[in-house]
Amino acid sequence: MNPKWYAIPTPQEGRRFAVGDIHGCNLTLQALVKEQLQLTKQDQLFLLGDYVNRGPDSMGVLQFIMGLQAEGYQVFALRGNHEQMLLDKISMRDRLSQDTVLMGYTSLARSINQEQQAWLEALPYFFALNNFYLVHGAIDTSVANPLENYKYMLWERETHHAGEFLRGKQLIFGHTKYMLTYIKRAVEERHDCIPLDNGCYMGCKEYNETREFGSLCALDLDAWQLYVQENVD
Ligand SMILES: [Mn+2]
Repeated sequence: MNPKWYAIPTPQEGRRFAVGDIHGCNLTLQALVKEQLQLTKQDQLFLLGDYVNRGPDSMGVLQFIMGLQAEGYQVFALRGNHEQMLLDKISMRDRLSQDTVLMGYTSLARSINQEQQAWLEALPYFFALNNFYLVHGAIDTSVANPLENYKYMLWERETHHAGEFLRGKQLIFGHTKYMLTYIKRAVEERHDCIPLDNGCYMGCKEYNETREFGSLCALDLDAWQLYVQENVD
């Protein structure tokens, strides 16, 4: 069973958080989850995809997320385009020779174990909650069945005519970096489409960007509170 998307019931008690693109910033993710959110097993944590690449510790991020799930935390992880690219690399892994010039995250692809590979392969594209849709990129509203255009969900950046499609729900998405000022405004004004990717990796030491970009954002979907974790990687 490899669900493309599924509906998730609202918990009886506990909070619901959505978290934007993490991109290898494991210390930042842990600071957000443990110190700011103080996640409990009653809470639901929704991750919008792009756990790997760009930042310093992609493997650490995967291990942390899978570890939370193994401990019984309710962590729901979407597939991002970077997980898709990693899976594509993994499928090529055995065909690469030792002396092949390794590009980008190929070394990560080489170190992914079977359990991690199965976890990546099972990542869904989309979550439907009672009053939210969650997606990594965007939804293709131009086709008869928008919820079946999975490639669009991974790669595209704009959901056109969102209001007509959403019918009172809100869309929470990542993938495209938005300035912190804009994210705060979208939350405050309760826009139809709320971006949560603040380009977290740009806050790493090597990028040194900490004003409008470079934080990891989480939104409490019920209290409607935005949490902004500065990058500590
Ligand atoms: Mn992305």
